Amino acid sequence: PQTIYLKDYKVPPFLVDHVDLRFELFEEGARVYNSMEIRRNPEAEPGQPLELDGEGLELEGLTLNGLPLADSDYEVTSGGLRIEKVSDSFTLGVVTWILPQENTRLEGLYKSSGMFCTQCEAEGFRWITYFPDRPDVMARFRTQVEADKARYPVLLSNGNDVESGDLEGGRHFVVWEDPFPKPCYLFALVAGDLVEKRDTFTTQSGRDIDLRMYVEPRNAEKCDHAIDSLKRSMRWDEQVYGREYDLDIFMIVAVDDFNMGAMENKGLNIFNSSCVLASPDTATDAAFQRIEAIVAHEYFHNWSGNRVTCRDWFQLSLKEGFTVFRDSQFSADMGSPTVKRIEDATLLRTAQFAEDSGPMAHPVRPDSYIEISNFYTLTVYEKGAEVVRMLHTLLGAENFRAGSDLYFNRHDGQAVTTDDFVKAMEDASGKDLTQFRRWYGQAGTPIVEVSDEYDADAKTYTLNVRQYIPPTPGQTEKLPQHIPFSLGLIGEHGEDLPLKLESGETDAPTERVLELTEAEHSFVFHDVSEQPVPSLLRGFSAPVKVRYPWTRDQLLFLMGHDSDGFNRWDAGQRLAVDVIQSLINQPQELTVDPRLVTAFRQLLSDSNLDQALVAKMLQLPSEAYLIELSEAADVQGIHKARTRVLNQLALQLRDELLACYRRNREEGPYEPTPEAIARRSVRNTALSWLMHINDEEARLLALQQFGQAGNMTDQSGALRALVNSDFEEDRTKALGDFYDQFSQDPQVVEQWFSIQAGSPRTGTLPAVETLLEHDAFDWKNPNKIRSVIGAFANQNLANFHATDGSGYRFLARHILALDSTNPQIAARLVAPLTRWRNYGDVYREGMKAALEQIHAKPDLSKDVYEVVHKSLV
Ligand code: BAL
Ligand code: ZN
Repeated sequence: PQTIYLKDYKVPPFLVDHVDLRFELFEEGARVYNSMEIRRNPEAEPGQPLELDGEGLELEGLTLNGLPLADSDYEVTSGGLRIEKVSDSFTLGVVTWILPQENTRLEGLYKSSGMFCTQCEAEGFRWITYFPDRPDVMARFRTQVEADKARYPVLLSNGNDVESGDLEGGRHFVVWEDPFPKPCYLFALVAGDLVEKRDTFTTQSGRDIDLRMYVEPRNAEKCDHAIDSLKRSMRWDEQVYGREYDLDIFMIVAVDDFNMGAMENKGLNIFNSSCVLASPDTATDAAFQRIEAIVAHEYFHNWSGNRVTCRDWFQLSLKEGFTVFRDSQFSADMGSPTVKRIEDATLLRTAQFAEDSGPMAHPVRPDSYIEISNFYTLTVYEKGAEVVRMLHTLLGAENFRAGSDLYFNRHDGQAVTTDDFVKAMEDASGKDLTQFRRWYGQAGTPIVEVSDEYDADAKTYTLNVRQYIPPTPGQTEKLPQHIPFSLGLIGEHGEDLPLKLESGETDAPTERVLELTEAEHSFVFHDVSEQPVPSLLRGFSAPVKVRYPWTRDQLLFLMGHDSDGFNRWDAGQRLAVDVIQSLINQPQELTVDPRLVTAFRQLLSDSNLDQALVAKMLQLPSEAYLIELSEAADVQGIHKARTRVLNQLALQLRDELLACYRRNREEGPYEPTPEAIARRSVRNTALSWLMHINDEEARLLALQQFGQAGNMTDQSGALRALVNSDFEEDRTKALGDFYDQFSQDPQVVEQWFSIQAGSPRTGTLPAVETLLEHDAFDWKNPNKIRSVIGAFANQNLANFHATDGSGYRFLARHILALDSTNPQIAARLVAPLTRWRNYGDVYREGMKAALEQIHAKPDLSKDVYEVVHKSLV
């Protein structure tokens, strides 16, 4: 397969001003009439032939300015259509026949539970018709959709519906016009028998926007949360970014079969059902929060992505990094900012840092790719968002807003680069961001090593800071990054000390953002009357790893006193990591450091503490994070050590856990507020710990909670606790009852699958194989694949990494099968194998052998090939 390089970018030879599409949808296929007004790009090299992208299309007709083209005038190539001689401006007509019913890739136009829908980002439009399928070709679209009226009463596309009517043979049509030029990746079409939920939103300038949500009739009661989230997002984007919605209609559609979470098509957002449908009795708190965030994310794309889009796919983070930053700001404003920061940092440190140190490591703006779908990564999304967040920190909120205003005004209607984004921030703020731009080009996680000296006589405290980035594939030499490094110094009574960078400085702040730009820096703080404990990288001010030799006592002190909530949590995590690591492969007699027990006792017992933070602090570092921290991970050792810590904590804190559980009992109707979510999280954690030690009283509480829960968070929390316990009979009965209760609800069945596949207790390979045979399992549905195979390989680490290699062989077998039906999903599933070099000897060979087995498939998709090949070289 061919590698595509950023350095080879050339402007498009032809531009498309207008596209007229007509879709005839039938049960056996679809016919697409495409008429494009095309002209030569004056900025491109003259005399080039016209080349359009196309895959899997049956060409039925081709006209130039209305006249049929002779066979000798064009050539159908493996990836498209080529016409050697065209004039400077012309109309090209293309008729294609496609098979949505047989489209299991879920790219382009396909069918999902009886409805037609599309997914065109990144390169799906070429599966619909011949077109310059690249984001820097922006056209106005007019789309006519025709289908059987009884089967598909709802026909949707982008923009405004301008015409509709009946046709012969029980068919009908609707015409949609999108006034905004857009790249074809933002095109969308939906046809189905859907119910419509309506609402309205009045913009800040007084325009009424029609909000419409379309779902299958069985989901009619699961729309309120998404619509409320949408309205909150629309208001927030006006208030925080001054961005108003631009069309008269905004539509959301839920579909069951979807590769991604959702898609920001202009005016017609299409969502994976699991990321948009919710009711208290079927969706957990986590789902409610995820839906709010994704609805916001897709809505925010209307400006950061649609009005201003990417020049090429190397610039993907231009829209994704910025939009993830925007949705994380929004979620922080809607809930607890500290908790949101902890969640974002946890994802980054566990999964993105792993990506950064693996064979697929790439910069936020990649230099090359074989298959762009493989670059919808945590690096492009989450690290990209951290980069934007650092700009916000370095510039301050006001300058950042001025920068974003300038960016939107300067580039409205254009397809631009990450560099254009930084330039707007630079121009608006006057801050030199030359060095900062390295964040877009250098891969890998910077490591920041800190040492300190306290001089009691001079009353100075010196911090020595050194930064470096380990080599990544294709990048051996790295330059220092521009890092905003937020910190505080804490005195012996737990108070924040003034940070004086000059002696005698008055009104010195107690928190500063130091700007690291060199490989090494020393910062001297003056008038420091006592040896402080440093609180470093407050609020996780940069996506880096901080190394400082904190003692366990210092970490306990920070846990109790740091005024920065994030660092309080972080101190607890570091302490727990240290305790767990010290027990790996150690004799059974060795007990858990009593200081950790005391710290957790305090968390469980002190109801004056911020319970949202407590809920997070009670979570032990995950196995995945402990693996990421290891050089040659011993998965079984980590699993046993972590389990041992959990057992000992639960045994020693039994009474506190029971009291905490009772204190946080659910009262009143379900509400997804931060306080209520924290209460449910704390109580379900307490329950799971007690069930871990097979406590009889907890068993009765779990059964009671399972039977009487008024919401899915509590019901599935109890189910999970039972499934993970040794109470065999209860587990089996609860699983059966739960399935009977929800067998008609695919989203809940997915939870039922993933609780089992992700459980170290039952999730052994034969049990997982059985789930794949279940009637509700469907190989064509990505959510089902993720909820069984994905949950097993990513969450059930002790079983996936069984030392006999059975987990790896299982995964390889299914990746090979899926490669032929849905390459995007197959490629995603390779991820748990890619970092084989970071595992201990007993794991490495099996992981590598599985990759080699996949690599050997003769007609491997380029999606899977890229990930597997890069993992093996
Ligand atoms: N653009 C793909 C889905 C998303 O990031 O919103
Ligand atoms: Zn996005």
